[in-house]
Amino acid sequence: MRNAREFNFDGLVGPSHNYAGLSFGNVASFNNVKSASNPRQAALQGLAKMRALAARGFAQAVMPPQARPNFRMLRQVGFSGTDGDVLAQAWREAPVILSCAWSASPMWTANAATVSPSSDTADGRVHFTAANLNNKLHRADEHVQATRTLRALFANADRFVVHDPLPSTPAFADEGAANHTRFASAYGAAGVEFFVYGRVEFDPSAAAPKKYPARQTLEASQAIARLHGLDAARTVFAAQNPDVIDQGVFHNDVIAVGNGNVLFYHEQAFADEATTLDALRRALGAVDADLAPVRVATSAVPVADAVASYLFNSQLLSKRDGRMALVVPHECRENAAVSSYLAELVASGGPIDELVEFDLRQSMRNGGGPACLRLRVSLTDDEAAAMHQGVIMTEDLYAQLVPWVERHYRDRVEPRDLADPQLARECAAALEDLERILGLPGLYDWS
Ligand code: SUG
Repeated sequence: MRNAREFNFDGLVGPSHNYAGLSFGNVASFNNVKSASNPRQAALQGLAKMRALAARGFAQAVMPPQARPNFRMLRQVGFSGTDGDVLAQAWREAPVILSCAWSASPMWTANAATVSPSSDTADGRVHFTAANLNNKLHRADEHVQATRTLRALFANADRFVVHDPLPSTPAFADEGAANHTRFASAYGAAGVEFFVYGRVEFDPSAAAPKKYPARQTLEASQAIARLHGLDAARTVFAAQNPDVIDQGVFHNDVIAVGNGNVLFYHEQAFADEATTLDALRRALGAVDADLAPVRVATSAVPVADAVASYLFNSQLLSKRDGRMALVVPHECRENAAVSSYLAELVASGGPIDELVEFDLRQSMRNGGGPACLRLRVSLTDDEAAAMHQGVIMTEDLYAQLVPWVERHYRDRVEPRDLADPQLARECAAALEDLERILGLPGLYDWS
C-alpha cells in the first residue's frame, strides 16, 4: 500500500460574500436574507481554520474563489450595455437574479466536485467530476470555473483526470462531495465509496421530499461511479431520509460524516438505516475493514438541533495516534443538547476523542459549516508532488493571503451594493492579484 494523505481544499471566501436567501430548503440561507455581510471577516475566518489545521500537520490547501459578478449569465438572460448598465438594469428589474450573479457560493467546495482517489479507480488515476449544481441558479455556473480550476491544479494527465460535469438537467442533479463519503482502513488503501441521493428521477414510486428539493439524484451518483471506474463491490448507494430533507437537511453532509472506518451519523439520516449499514459493512468486508458506526439518537440530538448547530457538518480528521478529531463550528457549543452530547462523545472511549472548534459565523449564516467549506482529496505522496504546489497552505501563504484580503475586501456588503460597478472592479482586481499569489496565471477567463 502506498503512503497517502487526505488534503482538505478549503474554499477561499470571495470578496462578494453576501446574504441573498437564494437556497430554498437551506434554513440559514433563508433566515438571513438581505442582512449585511462582512466578506473580509468571512475570508479571514476561513483562512484561520486552514492555518490552524495546517499548523497541526493536517494536509491543507486552498481552492480559489470564482469571478463575480457573473456578467456572462446576466447578459445571457438579456441585460445589456456596459457592465454598469447591466448591473443597473438587473438591480431595477430583477434584483434576485442580480444577487445570483454575485453569489460567493463557490466557497463551499464540498459541492465543487466528487473525487475518487487512485486506489479506488480502474485506471489508477485520481478522478474528479465537477458538480453541475443545477438545482439553484446562483450555483448552476460554478462548474465552469470549478472544472477550469481543477484542471489547473491537477494538470498531470498520467495521474489525474477531471471529467466534464454531468448533463445539467434535473435527472442528473449533482451536488458533489456533500453527498459522497469514502471509507478505508488507510487513505492509501482500497476503499468504499458511499453515495447518498435524495431522489430517483426515473422511479416515480421512490420516496422523495414533499416540501424542499432533493438536490442529488441516484442517476447522478451512478453516472459518477461509472465515470470514475469504481468497483461495484466497493460502491454503496443509499437513499437519504426524505423527511429530514424537509427539515432542512439539504445535503447529506448536514446529517452524516465519514472518515476511515467511522460513520458519524444521525439515526434519521437514511431512508433505511439497517439496510444502509448492512451494505456498508458488506462493502467494507471486501477491503478487510470493519465499519465503526457512531450513531446519534434523536433523543440525544433532535434533527432541528443538528440543523441549527451543524453538528454533522463537521470534519472528521485522522490524527497521527490513530484517533480522530471532530472539527465543529462554535454553534455546537451554543446548543445545549449538542454541547452535552459532544462532551459525552469525546469522553466515551470511542474513535473520536477531541473537538476542534472554529468561528465560521459568516459562512454559517448562509448554511455553510466546516465540512461545506472543504473538498477532500486523498493523494499519494507522488500525486501530492504532482499537483500545483502554490495552493498548499503554509505559514508563508497565510502571511500573503491575510494582507491580500485586507487590501481588497470590504467589511460590509448590503443588497444595494450589488448594483455598484465599483464593487465589481474591486472583485476583479482582487482575483487578478490572487492569480499571482497562487502562481496560477490564466486561472480566470476574463474574456
Ligand atoms: O448550496 N448556501 C449553500 C450552502 C452549501 C453548503 N454546502 C454543504 N452542505 N456541503 C447552498 O445552499 C446560500 C447563498 C445565499 O442565500 O446567499 C447558499 O448558497
